[in-house]
Amino acid sequence: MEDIQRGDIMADFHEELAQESLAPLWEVLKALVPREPRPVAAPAHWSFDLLRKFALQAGKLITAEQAERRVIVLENPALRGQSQITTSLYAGVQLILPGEVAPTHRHTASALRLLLEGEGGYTIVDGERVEMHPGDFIITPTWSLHDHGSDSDQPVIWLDGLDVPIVKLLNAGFAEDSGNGRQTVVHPEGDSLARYGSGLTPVNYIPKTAVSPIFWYPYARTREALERMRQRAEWDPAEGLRLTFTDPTTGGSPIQTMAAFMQLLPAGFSGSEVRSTDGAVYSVVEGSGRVTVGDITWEVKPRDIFVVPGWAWHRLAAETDLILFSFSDRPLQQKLGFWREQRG
Ligand code: GTQ
Repeated sequence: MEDIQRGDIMADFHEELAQESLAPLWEVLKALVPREPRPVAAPAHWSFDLLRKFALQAGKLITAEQAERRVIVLENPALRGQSQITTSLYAGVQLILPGEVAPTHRHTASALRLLLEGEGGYTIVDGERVEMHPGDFIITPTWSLHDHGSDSDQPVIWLDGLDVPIVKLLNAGFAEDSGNGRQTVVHPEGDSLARYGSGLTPVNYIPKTAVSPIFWYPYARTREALERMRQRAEWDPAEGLRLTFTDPTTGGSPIQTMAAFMQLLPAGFSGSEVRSTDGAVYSVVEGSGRVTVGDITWEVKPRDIFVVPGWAWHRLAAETDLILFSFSDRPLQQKLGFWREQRG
């Protein structure tokens, strides 16, 4: 009886609070301050055949110029309608057809790209042009001017990763279009890689902490590093041989919010279970294997894209030599002191 009365009084109290845009913490504390991360995003896998088919279909319906960016967005099945592949990351597959231009713009959100298919596509970042080859990793950090184009006779397709949900969370998004669509190239091709990415730096260079002076990480170099290292590598039981892209002038991540990785799992490698607080988006660069997230398993092949949500147990296995690209919000979590990893 007393309990019922007390319950009624409490319900009335909650109602009174609600009227004034107030709420009792004790009803929500456990959800607000969880014992450990609850899975929010779902594991998901898209085959490249499917992504390519839809990108090419979009290519028949809208030009790159009309679309500004002709991209098929990868939406996490648990976060539909929000253009999010995880709670903090955006991913999409972008198509440029021969002769097209995706006009110059810049925005607060940083973008990273992995070239999936086609030769002859290019990006211009802050006045420097780079031709993109399959497996190349390219960044357009916060507020850098960028436009994309193609001198190819084939479709050019790449994976875009952006920190859009983070910018949205902070409500700090700005964007600008730039004049006539195409940037004037003011630096010779390969200039920044020569200047900062050859184990040398101009003597008077002061490292910027926010963005890397290198924006192009050619796959030929990445592949060579993995190949040389495998000869005496200590294979991590979960991750094989995993490297992260760095700003050579700081040693830190080239973008502050997102890290990108390239990883080699030798044929027959069967990884142990691991989970970390950063959910990651993966794409297969070479080879084939099997990915298990919780109780879901996918057979993965070149250019497939899959997402492993944060704090989800997963394991990676290689059928042939398997090279995986991935990106996540790890550097942001590390700076905030949040990042954790657990081994099974
Ligand atoms: O290439 O600038 O997938 O601004 C989404 C937003 C790509 C880009 C995306 C963008 C871009």
